[in-house]
Amino acid sequence: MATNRTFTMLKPDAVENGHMGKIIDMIINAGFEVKAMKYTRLTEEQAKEFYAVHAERPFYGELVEYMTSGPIVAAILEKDNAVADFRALIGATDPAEAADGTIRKLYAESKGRNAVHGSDSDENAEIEGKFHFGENEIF
Ligand code: DAT
Ligand code: MG
Repeated sequence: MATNRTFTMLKPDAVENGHMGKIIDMIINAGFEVKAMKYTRLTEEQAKEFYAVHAERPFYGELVEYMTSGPIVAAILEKDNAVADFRALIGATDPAEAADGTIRKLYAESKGRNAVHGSDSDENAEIEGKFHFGENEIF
């Protein structure tokens, strides 16, 4: 299992608010190499499946609606310790709790509209990378 790759999405608020370039710049400056990247839009079915683990949570409907509300950027990133280092770069789920200098602190609108996704484990990075890019040579 890869320990040096993670998966990210720049979410609809980040794209809509014009933060796409600045966020990608931060990711590259933090030492991540972009292995795959695409500008796309999730269907309702895809968003429901991607966030299926949260299906019973009260915010699930809102989350699916938001994640399908506009285009996103999906990417596979490579770096030593990718999953943990990327979670540190993006900061806490709620931007009000995110450390200074993190992507969510700088660019997220709220806990729900929080600019960027980062996989939470090597296993999920692989599942999520394959979800968006199909069978590939990276994972
Ligand atoms: P993370 O994206 O930091 O891994 P998560 O996996 O707990 O956080 O939740 C997935 C997404 O769901 C999160 O990025 C935003 C949304 N979300 C989580 N908790 C929420 C809440 N209490 N209210 C609204 N949206 C929430
Ligand atoms: Mg998560």
